[in-house]
Amino acid sequence: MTELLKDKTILIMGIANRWSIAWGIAECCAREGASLIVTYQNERSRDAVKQLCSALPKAALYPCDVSSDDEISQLFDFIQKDHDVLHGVAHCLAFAKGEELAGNYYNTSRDGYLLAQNISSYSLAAIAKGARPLMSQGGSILTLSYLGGERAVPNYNVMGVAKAALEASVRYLANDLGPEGIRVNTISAGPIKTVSAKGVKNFSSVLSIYEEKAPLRKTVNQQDIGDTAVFLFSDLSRGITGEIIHVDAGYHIVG
Ligand code: NAD
Ligand code: IMJ
Repeated sequence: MTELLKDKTILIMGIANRWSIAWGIAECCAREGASLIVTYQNERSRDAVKQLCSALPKAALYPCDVSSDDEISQLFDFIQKDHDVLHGVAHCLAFAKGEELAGNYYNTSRDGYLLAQNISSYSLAAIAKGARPLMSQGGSILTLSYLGGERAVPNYNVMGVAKAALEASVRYLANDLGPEGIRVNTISAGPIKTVSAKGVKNFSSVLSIYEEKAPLRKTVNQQDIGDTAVFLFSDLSRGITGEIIHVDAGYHIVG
């Protein structure tokens, strides 16, 4: 074991089950010796997340639905009380109305637009604000994006607009928090079969296109994202902030 994250405490948000990208990040961070703090969205996801985390040597569990200011502030109160210092945060969550992830973007409703922005983009700023006082030794915050935030990808629609806002938030947060030694970056992941990709129209053909066209002629998986997260949490990435790192087998460069 290289122990790249020895003595670091990292908050992981967005584990729902063993296919979640956040779970891949948790496993890779645990392998590198990090202590983990894990959140679950609600009672429905608690048992599954608890069961998964029982496999990790050092993991504390707290609830946090990011649509609630109270739950976010309670989370950081718990962390302050139980852990004192935080070195990293992985924000791995998004939500939009299922029916708005198909067809034409112009059919997006006002409340669907606001919901997608609230959960998928605003939450990063709220989490960064909560984490800031605990990152007294400096820190690294990362979030997950997708190419649909930069290009018009069929069906991604309102989520694409939320990811564009998320990526802009990363730049503003990086500029705000840089003077305090806190870095903020995005991993733009290629398509991965998770619950959030379930029901996406033609998802297997999206995967096949990556296998055919991406420079590396393959798709990426949760461990590929997890190992990049380890790099971003570690001191090896000390000169990087406000960046979008594409972990997509190079797909974004072709066309
Ligand atoms: P997932 O369904 O496993 O994870 C999504 C998570 O969001 C779940 O854990 C869910 O509980 C959480 N969530 C939703 N609403 C929430 C709320 N109100 N409060 C707290 N948590 C909430 O799917 P995933 O693919 O692992 O998605 C994780 C991230 O990766 C998302 O930001 C997604 O946009 C991004 N991403 C996914 C892919 C892909 O192809 N799967 C590609 C690029 C980026
Ligand atoms: C999602 C929709 C449309 C096209 C898509 C995706 N492609 C990919 C995704 C091509 C790769 C997955 N992705 C990158 C996401 O960010 C998914 C977010 C998401 C998924 C759902 C499905 C169930 C639901 N709401 C959702 N909200 C966000 O009800």
